[in-house]
Amino acid sequence: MKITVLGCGALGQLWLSRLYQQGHDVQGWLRVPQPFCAVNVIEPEGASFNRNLPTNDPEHLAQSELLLVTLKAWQVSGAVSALLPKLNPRCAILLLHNGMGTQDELPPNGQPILQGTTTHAARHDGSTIVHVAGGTTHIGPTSPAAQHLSHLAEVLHQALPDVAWHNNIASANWRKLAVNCVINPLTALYDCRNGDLQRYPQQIEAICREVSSVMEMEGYHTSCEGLMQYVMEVIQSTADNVSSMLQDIRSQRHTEIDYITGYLLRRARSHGVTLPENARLFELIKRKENEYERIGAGLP
Ligand code: KPL
Repeated sequence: MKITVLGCGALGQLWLSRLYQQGHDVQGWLRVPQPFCAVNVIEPEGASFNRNLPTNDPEHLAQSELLLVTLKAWQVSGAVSALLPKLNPRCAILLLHNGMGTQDELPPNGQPILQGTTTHAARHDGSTIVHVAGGTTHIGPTSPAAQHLSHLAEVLHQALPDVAWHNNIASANWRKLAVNCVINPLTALYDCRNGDLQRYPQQIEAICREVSSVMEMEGYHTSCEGLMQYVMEVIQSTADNVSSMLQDIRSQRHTEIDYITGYLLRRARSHGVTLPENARLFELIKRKENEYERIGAGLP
C-alpha cells in the first residue's frame, strides 16, 4: 500500500519503520523538506531499525491511499489543509493525536477521514526513537466516506499491533479525552510521573465528574465511577510514563491543552455549563505555557 506519514516525530518514525518492514511503499512528509528522513527506532526487546526513508515526493503523495497524521493536535489543521488539494479524493486520512476537535478546523472536503488514539509510548533519545512500550491503537470513521474502511485496521495491525476498529470511535475518543484531561495537566502541574497521580483521588474524581457530565450531554452513556476506574487503570498501566504534556512543558514546547481540556470546556460551554475544576487546570497550564512562549517571543 502507498502511505504518506505526515509528521516524523517519535510516533511517526515508529509507524514508518513498521509499515516499511511490512513491505508498504512509505514516505515521510516534513514541514521543512529534507532529502530523506533518517528513521532510527529501538524496539522494547532491543531490535533496531535504521534506514533513510524518502520524503516529500508530491507524486507519491498524490498516489497515496493513506495519509497517516502523527502531528501534535495544534499542528494538524495547518498541515493537513495544505495537503488536501494534492491528495487523491479516495486517500484516507487517519488523525492520530491526543485530544479532539481538529477535524472541525479542516476546510470542507470529501476525503474519508478516520480518527484514532494510541497507547504506544515512544520517545526521543537524541536522534534515536525508543519504543518504550507496546499498546493499542483504536481507530474508526469520522466521515461517512470512511465507514467502509475497516480493512485498514487489519493493515495497520499487521505493522504495529494491536489495532482495533470501532464503528463508533467518538465514544472511545471521549474515554481517552477523560484520561488526558486527568493525567496530562496534573502530571504537568505536579511535575511527576503518571503513577504518582494515585495520590490525588479526590482531584481525579472532580475532573472525571465534570467530564462524565459533558459526555452525558453529548449523548454518551457513562458514569463518573466508570470513568474514574478507567482513568485509574491507565494511571497504573502507564505508571512510569512521563506524560506528553509534562514532556512538552519541560522542553518549553506548545502543549495540546487547547484540544484536551480546552475542547472539553468548549463543549461544556455549548451546553451552557461551566466546569470549575477543569477550567482552573486549563488556566494553570496556559499560564505555564505563556511564561515561556512570551519569553521565546521576546515579550516582557
Ligand atoms: O496519552 C498519554 C500522554 O502522555 O499524552 C497518556 C495516556 C497519559 C500516557 O502518558
